[in-house]
Amino acid sequence: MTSAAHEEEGYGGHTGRGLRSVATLLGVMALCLLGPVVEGKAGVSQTEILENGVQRTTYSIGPLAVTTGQNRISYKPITGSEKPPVNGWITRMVPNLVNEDGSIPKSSRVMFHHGVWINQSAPRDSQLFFATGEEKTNVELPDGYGLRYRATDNWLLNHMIHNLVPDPMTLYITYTIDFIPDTSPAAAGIEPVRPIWMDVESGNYPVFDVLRDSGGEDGEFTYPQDADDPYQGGTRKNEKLITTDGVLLATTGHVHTGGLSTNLYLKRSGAGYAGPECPAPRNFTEQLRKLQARKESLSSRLRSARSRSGRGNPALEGQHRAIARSLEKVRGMAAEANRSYRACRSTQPSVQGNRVHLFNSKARYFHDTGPVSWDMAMYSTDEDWRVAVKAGDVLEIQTTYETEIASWFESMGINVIYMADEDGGDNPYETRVDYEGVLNHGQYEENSDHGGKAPLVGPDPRTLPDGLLSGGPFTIGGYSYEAGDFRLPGSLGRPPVIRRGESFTFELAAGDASQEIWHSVTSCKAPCNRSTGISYPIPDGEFQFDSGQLGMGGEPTVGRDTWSTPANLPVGTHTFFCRIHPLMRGAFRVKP
Ligand SMILES: [Cu+2]
Repeated sequence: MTSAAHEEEGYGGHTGRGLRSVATLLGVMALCLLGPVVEGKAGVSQTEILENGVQRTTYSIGPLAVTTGQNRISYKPITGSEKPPVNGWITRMVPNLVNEDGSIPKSSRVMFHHGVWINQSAPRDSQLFFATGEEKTNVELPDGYGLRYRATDNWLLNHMIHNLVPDPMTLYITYTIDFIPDTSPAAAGIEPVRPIWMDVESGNYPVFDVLRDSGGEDGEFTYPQDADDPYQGGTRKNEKLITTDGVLLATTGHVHTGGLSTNLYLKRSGAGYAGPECPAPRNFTEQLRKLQARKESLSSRLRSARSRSGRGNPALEGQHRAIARSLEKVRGMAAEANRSYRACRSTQPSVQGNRVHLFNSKARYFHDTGPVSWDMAMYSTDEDWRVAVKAGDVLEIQTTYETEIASWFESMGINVIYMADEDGGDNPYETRVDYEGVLNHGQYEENSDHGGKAPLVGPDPRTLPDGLLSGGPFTIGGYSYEAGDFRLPGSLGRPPVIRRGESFTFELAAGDASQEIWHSVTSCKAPCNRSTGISYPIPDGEFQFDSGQLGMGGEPTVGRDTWSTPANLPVGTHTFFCRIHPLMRGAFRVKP
């Protein structure tokens, strides 16, 4: 790939974290015009030299042969020119998924489901040092901190590229890093950080399902808090013991579509609220009421004096002015008391027992379709977030999903937290640390393809005549459902019919299984025939069902290649789609 074109075109919309990156960006642009440029090798972009000798380089991992319709978890060693050649410090990482020509494919065609950068040379509990999902989260460490990098480190990439369409592709995973080589004077003062992987689940594919309407009145489901025995009485996977004193420096959450936030907490044995006490503000209500009444009485005496004599009454007018001034003054005092009370309250840490809230990483969905697509970014901690922790503390993560719109299958909740083994930081029981933070990045052009519009992919299947009187088994293959794929012409597209109490059975075609093309049968709201995009269709069928990813390929498949509908399907025409290849649509019908 031509690296220069890649650097410029590939990162046009990816300018880093929030407002403070604007200043950095302007600085970088100025340096681009004036500063030296180091020629890159194959697979490496040009290096820009930023302030203080920081080198910004885009590395490309690949080529990756992305097969037709794949949704596969793969491992790839990151070697040679795919990573820096010399020892140093990484201070920022920006991931992407690009075509051979450096352009960024539309998320409606292929998605960077996740990428986890693993340093196999690091201690076991800090090997996973950078992670990103479809939302393409960036990491930017606060000034003065860096991830230690040794050229001899063995790096491995765990990646999952989700190809939503039948077309095979050749893609590259790229990551742009800010790097301070050991030879730079700036390297001398860098404080090393290490990653702490926080996850509500565990393993290579740490997922759970969020079912529609499972969240109760508030329409939200928090995992694991709201789940019924999520860990089967075993280890609480969402907790991690901190083994050394230190300072937490930076974190960003990761959720899947439907996800609203992750939340981080700390528990310390014997600790409790130690923040500012905020006594209730002095109550001026009675004083104000009396002054107001006195003012009104003077007003009315003034009015009657005027109407009696037709003249003013200087003495009364003087009293009235004085009362009005007092009233203003006391109103000001009341407002000030409320203001300072609110100011005090806003600095109080949120503590319940010995559990203190550290950060809420919110998801911001950019499109008016709401929390249903990857057109989103997460909030990251502010640059000055510093949480002092002690050996023996326990970190905890929770994640919250919406439950009113759809079911969200194979959901995640993850935070990578960066920690330094140093003194300092805020005691979170004393000082509030859970401020809003900064949005990790803006809207990306590749997520503009929302779908849900014209042209329709087929007729409204509810209007079609009955198809086969059969519950199958039907074979799913070639990106089509054998029966009831309403994109097919004539009788082929008609919904198959069963009687109430019977089931439809689907099986994965052997040819698809052998190519690791995994499909699902997932209900979507009828007519489910609008254009395919990152917001359409979604698992929002009136009657909910989902087969999981049919296949025997290990994670993310469900370990079987057949599935039957629940026997309690209500009478009517049910529409469904494939969660892996949302262009696939079908319908079946249940009769009394
Ligand atoms: Cu499929």
